[in-house]
Amino acid sequence: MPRTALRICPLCEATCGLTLTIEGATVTGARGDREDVFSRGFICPKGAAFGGLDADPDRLRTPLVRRDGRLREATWEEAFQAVADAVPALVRTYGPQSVGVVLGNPNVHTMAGQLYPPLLLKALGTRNLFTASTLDQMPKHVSSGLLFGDPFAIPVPDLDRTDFLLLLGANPVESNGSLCTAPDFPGRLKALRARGGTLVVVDPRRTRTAALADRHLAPRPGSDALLLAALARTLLAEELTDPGVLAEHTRGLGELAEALDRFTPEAVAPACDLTADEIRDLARDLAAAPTAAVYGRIGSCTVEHGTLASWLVDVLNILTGNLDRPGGALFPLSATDRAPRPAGPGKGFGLGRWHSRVSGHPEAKAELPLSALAEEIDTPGEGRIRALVSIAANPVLSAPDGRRLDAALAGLDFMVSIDPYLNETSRHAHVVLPPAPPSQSAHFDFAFNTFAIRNQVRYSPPAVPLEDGRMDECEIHARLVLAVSGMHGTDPAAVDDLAIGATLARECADPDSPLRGQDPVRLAGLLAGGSGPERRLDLMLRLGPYGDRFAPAADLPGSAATDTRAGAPDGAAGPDNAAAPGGLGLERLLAHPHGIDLGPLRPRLPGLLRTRSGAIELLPDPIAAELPRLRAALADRPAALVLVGRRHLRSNNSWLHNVPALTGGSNRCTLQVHPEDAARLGLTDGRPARITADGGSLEVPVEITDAVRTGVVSLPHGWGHDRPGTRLSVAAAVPGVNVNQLLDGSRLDPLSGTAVLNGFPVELTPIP
Ligand SMILES: Nc1nc2c(c(=O)[nH]1)N[C@H]1C(S)=C(S)[C@@H](COP(=O)(O)OP(=O)(O)OC[C@H]3O[C@@H](n4cnc5c(=O)[nH]c(N)nc54)[C@H](O)[C@@H]3O)O[C@H]1N2
Ligand SMILES: Nc1nc2c(c(=O)[nH]1)N[C@H]1C(S)=C(S)[C@@H](COP(=O)(O)OP(=O)(O)OC[C@H]3O[C@@H](n4cnc5c(=O)[nH]c(N)nc54)[C@H](O)[C@@H]3O)O[C@H]1N2
Ligand code: SF4
Ligand SMILES: [Mo]
Repeated sequence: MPRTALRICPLCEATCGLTLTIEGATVTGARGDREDVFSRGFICPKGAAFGGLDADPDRLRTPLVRRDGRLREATWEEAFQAVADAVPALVRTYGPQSVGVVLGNPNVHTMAGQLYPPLLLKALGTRNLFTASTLDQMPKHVSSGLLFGDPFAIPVPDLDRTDFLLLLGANPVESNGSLCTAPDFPGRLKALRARGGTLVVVDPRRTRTAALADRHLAPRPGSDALLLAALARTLLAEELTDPGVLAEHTRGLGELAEALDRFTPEAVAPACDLTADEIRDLARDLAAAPTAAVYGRIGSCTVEHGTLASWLVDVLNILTGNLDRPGGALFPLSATDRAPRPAGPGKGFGLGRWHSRVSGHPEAKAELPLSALAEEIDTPGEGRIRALVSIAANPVLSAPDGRRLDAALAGLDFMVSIDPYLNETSRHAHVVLPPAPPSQSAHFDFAFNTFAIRNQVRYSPPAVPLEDGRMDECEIHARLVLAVSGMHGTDPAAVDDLAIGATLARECADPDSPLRGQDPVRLAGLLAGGSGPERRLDLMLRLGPYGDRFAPAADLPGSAATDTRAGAPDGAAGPDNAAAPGGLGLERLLAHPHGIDLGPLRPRLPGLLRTRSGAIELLPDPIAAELPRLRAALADRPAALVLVGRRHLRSNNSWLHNVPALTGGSNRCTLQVHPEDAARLGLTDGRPARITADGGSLEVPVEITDAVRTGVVSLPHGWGHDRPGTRLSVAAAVPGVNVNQLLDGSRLDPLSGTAVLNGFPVELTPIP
């Protein structure tokens, strides 16, 4: 008899609740969980393909260890022994900086990826950390760090209540949203329009999201910062600003007008390829809307002035008084966030506290640009990276100049990968540690709950028991931490116990903590959960803003929505900082398998500010110092042809091309070209063309379509599955080409170290 089990989908940021059908130990179906408190039954084709992905025969079943140059199946003991033999010895000889760590995107979709990498980095003591963030949202972290003092204080558009949404460089109808966790984003956009609201989309392509909009502006790629600066300048010049209560928490309002003075609509219009009137009208409409939210994503981040654009998004939200108010852009308060603390000055956000060895790139949020990984490996000298820990990452395809990185990885003394697939990157590892498939793993969204448009909390225990010979990814991480620390052989539970002990000791010694003066050992004994990671989750929930703070157990009520301490305001003193009977913990969460709704987003200012001044820093120094470069861009002669990416609904970066149900149809690696450009360049639909840029050239089939604007071509990323030594039988049959081979890694947004993946110049010639 088939049975069902609930599982939050790990395949994108929407975090939909799925109901899996399970026969034996196999997932045979997936549908949306209609009782999920957040996603209410929504599912997309990727979620529906959960079973196919879970049971992909190409998934590795056992660890692989390199012997005599070849990767061979090995036992877990042999695999961790190989790590223990290699890494501590390299650290002893060459120092901690000789080990690099790469963390890829799925780490934000697994419990292991959130709970253990901080412990791994601490154990290694290396500053050579590279993550997918510098191919993605690092500009937003930097702008939030500078504005609010906390790089994770990222406001999200209040989709369900706003009257006006200005969306730049995002295509949530296909990506399902990013830094804005909202199951059924498309439905929510339609609902916005149905209730009389306005959707404006800024994108050089007429995307499926743009097709839903009231107004679609298709500017030249890379010009968002100029457009946004002109919008802000217009609000200031026409006295349309109305920051309201924000004014008393904001510094730099006076200086902003002068800093932006040069960015008149007339001045930026040629660079954006919009008219000055289009820009002025948009500014006026934004100001006139009762509530509005400005939201920018990939297309405004992975560009030349990504940090400035990310900053200006929030400048507009502040100038219009929409930051931190319902209907505007609000800060979520997740159940595993630290409980709100009193308002006041904080430590601020530092940039460039250290620099990369070869090119001297400044760190941002303790990370170095992933674009610089290859040179850090292949450039000789002291401090060179000789060993690499790669977790859920495929930078050979996802980062610039995969060919150079490919060669660099091949030259490493040692590499260990935690990855379910033998792919373009993991094929270079000396040890591959494959996690159990998602059906056998527990799930909690530590990351995405902090970007969710509604406060809620959900947990999925494993839907299927761990198969013989498999290892849970949390245990893999814990054993890896031990192996690199010279403690191979120790019980992995010790890693979780140490983490729990450290947190409790700190809380019990903190005079502002609800746990002050209590016995950490006794409290550790009270934690619920059948595994180390569950106990750590319980601890975070109990200490969090809705937590029970170890109050004596209360009866589990039938419905939690009403009596959980939803949205305790930041900075609240007194009883809010005390034990809270009926508050959240793991047991309570387990009793609500469809999740617990914690209510709509609420204002959180000034409590969440952590700048040194304790105020919003509207014009922080690093931003002011960067503005001259944006001014200079006004005089640039735009390139004749630039490239942008695109995402397909049934794809996910580099690793979903191996699931047959998700391949084919329009999910293809083609170069989209506007008919006028195609005619000018002599290109034919379906025929190959040669595309060339800084980093190299590719042959790619042309798809002629007016969905891209003139002067812009579009090629998706995550393709190029034609390297030897991988085990991706479905993907290898239709490999596509790697767009990132067009880049040499030198184009970066300077403040954040984020690669310029959109809006770089290319040349195109037909292949006869
Ligand atoms: N040109 C261009 N390049 C881009 C982008 C773009 O828009 N244009 N987008 C960028 C963005 S936003 C991102 S986030 C990056 C993504 O780039 P990466 O961070 O490299 O992520 P993926 O390509 O998704 O590769 C994920 C890896 O994780 C493995 N994996 C899958 N599930 C699990 C799991 O549960 N556990 C573990 N341990 N491993 C798992 C997969 O097999 C794969 O090897 O790409 C970036 N690259
Ligand atoms: N189906 C699917 N879903 C995904 C992913 C996937 O690969 N496939 N990846 C996931 C990941 S890791 C992420 S980070 C998110 C990203 O989610 P989104 O940010 O929604 O990313 P995209 O769908 O790439 O949309 C970016 C849009 O920016 C446009 N653009 C390019 N350059 C510019 C520019 O200079 N200015 C403006 N205004 N627009 C520009 C592009 O045409 C594109 O339509 O999606 C996630 N969800
Ligand atoms: S929208 Fe995202 S989370 Fe929801 S089912 Fe699709 S892939 Fe999964
Ligand atoms: Mo991403």
